Amino acid sequence: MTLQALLFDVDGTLADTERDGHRPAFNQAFADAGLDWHWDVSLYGELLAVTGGKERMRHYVDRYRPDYGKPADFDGLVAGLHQAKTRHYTTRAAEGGIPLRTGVKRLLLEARAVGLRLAIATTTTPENVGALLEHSLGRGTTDWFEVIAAGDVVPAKKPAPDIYHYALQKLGLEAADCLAFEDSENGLRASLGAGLKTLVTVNDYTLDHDFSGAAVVLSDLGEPDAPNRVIAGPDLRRPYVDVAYLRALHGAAS
Ligand code: XBP
Ligand code: MG
Repeated sequence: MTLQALLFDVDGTLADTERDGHRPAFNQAFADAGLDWHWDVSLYGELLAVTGGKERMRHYVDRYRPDYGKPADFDGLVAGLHQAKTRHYTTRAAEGGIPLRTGVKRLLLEARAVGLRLAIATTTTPENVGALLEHSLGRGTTDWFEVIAAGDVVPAKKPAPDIYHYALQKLGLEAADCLAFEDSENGLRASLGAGLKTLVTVNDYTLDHDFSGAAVVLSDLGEPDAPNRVIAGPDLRRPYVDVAYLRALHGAAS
């Protein structure tokens, strides 16, 4: 049981993509299509209970818009809206509008330098992952990740563990040799369901989530000059997450 790989969630973990990335992209797609759907910051927080953009749109209509008469080809409408939303999101990412969270780049650089393997396990669409990495982490950085498990490659999205099982299988590793990084309850249920020790960094949308089972819950990954806070779990007495921290966390009894 040596730490060999790190598996990262994307939305909310690598970057605060939801409020200022996905949400406005959905709204732009709705406006383009002449729909009177609008997701404000607070409503979007509720909608995040459902993962996956297409699934979230269907949930919104079923739950919040009983007044809306679905067209015969509702699935086609949702698919078209989702493609438009992806275009808006990737444009926003390319304009540099979605910065990485504190400590993410530093930790990825160090992990690479010491030979830890990297992977992504996300609910979002693959194009979105590429756009975020290339424009926020740097050109060519998509290649830093040996496996990018994203979107519809598995039928059941988080909180189902399928995307993590898929990523582990592609890496050819056991869960015990890896650590996962998540920001949400749905994400944590998915990683724990695949047997992965999981480090959680919270954000405004996920502060109140139930993170029982997490190896540790932190405010963020921290930086040498911007220490993080331990919200739950062991205090390893280090002001920021580095590879030594991860090895200690991974080796600690659950
Ligand atoms: C985040 C999500 C996604 C995005 C939208 O999942 O729930 O649904 O909000 O993505 P994760 P798409 O944190 O696991 O990455 O519109 O591309 O589906
Ligand atoms: Mg997330």
